[in-house]
Amino acid sequence: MSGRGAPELRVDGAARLRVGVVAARWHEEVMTGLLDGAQRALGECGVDVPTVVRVPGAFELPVAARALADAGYDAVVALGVVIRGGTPHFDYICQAATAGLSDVAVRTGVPIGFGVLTCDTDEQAHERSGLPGSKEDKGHEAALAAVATALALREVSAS
Ligand code: DLZ
Repeated sequence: MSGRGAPELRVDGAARLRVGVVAARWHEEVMTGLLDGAQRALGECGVDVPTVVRVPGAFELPVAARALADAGYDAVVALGVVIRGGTPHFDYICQAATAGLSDVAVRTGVPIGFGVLTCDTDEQAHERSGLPGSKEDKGHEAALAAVATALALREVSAS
């Protein structure tokens, strides 16, 4: 997928939102970039210091996201890095994380920013990590998407 066509998101009025971050631990260096990007984005929106829940791998992200949604958070940012290996394991983990996070969001009504990198190589993951020298900052993008969606849903509730 190319990053062409990405919107510039408006995130006014986010200061009172409670936002939680769920973050896997695999590929820790890239995860550091994703986490930094998400936290920077939330700070720029005026969101209070977010709760960060670390889980072992991307497979565990949906259940942690569900716990934050059930605990009353207004939005969740999910961060992970899955890199293709030589077996079909990659597909199963990506599918479980993607479908699981989407299911949690739709069932609970709590938006989840999707910041899970699914890459063929370490280089592709680094390029999207927000680390120095990278081209994209997917943690930042996912956090803004979660906040912008929470604000959009708030407008729907108020209408
Ligand atoms: C097992 C596994 C493998 C092979 N690769 C990754 C990966 O690239 N990224 C990731 O976040 N997690 C990986 N895991 C771990 C699974 O997500 C999960 O944590 C374990 O299967 C234990 O349930």
